[in-house]
Amino acid sequence: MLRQDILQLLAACPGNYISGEIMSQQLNVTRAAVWKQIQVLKKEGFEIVGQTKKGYCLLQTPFSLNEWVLKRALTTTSLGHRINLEDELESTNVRAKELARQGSIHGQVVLARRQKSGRGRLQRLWESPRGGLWLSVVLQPNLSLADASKLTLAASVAVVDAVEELFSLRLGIKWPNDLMFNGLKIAGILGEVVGEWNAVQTLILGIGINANFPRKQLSPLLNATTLLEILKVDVDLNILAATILKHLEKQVISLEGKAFEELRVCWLERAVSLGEEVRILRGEQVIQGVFKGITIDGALLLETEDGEKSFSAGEVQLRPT
Ligand code: BT5
Repeated sequence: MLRQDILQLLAACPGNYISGEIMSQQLNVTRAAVWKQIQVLKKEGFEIVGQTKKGYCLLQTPFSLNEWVLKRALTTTSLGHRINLEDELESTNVRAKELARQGSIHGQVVLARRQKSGRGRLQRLWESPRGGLWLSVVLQPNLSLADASKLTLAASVAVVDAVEELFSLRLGIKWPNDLMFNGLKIAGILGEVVGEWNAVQTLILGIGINANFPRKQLSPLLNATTLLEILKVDVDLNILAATILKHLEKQVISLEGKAFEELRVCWLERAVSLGEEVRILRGEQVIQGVFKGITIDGALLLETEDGEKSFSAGEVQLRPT
């Protein structure tokens, strides 16, 4: 595509000017055609300056999601090598599930700049305004169904590590997979198995991060924050997505190598409320105890008056006291 060829030329010498004449010769199109594509790129958020004598210079790629920028930022070998980016979707997990049923491959990534009907666990609503990172990955790992839940633990660790690498910001994981900053939720993870696991072995891992929008765009009832609120600047969502995929790929490979205990330890190092008195809600029932850790399958271990008990993520909710 001409637009991408122009980008390739501009990106090859960042900060330097390339004349429209040279570009049109190299790409075998008119200078007017080059100019037209430059205008489209500017609309997409590429900061390009043009000077009559010197030509065009790429100063900055967009921070909003852009397939070309994301692909350039990817360092993975399998995750993200097929990308489906839409301006708006009901839910990236729903789209990823459709693609998985049509036979999409391991590592396919679905992104939307906005979700109209983002989902949390148990069909809860996930608010997804423009500026967030709403991403789903199709995974067909070499793991059994019994080990599938470990991938959501792995995803939490991957998000914490990516955010720390990029912004020196340490998030905490609230069991089972909420990502928190100062007691406020900044990201969530939703893992869903598609079809018969043993036949197709497909898991959709949805990751939602409140990034480049102010807290006030979310319902006031939520206990939430955003990266913009904390860092006071917009972040490059393409770099964020690529860095998460890099850490996630590392975690998936290590799980395939049966490094379950390593993952459990990594998860605990990033956990919040560990060793603290917490409450567990099971329907109407409230159980109190000390949060001792998690099992290898991610079940929560609680030291109660009646001894140590374990709870799976599906049956209970954790509430710090
Ligand atoms: C989650 O569920 O935390 C999983 C969220 C996963 C979202 C991603 S976005 C990409 C992909 N596509 C999807 O459709 N989903 C995934 P859960 O633990 O059930 O938490 C849901 C609860 O979090 C809601 O009931 C609200 O209380 C709260 N919540 C909703 N939107 C939020 C937001 N943007 N930030 C913080 N909290 C929110």
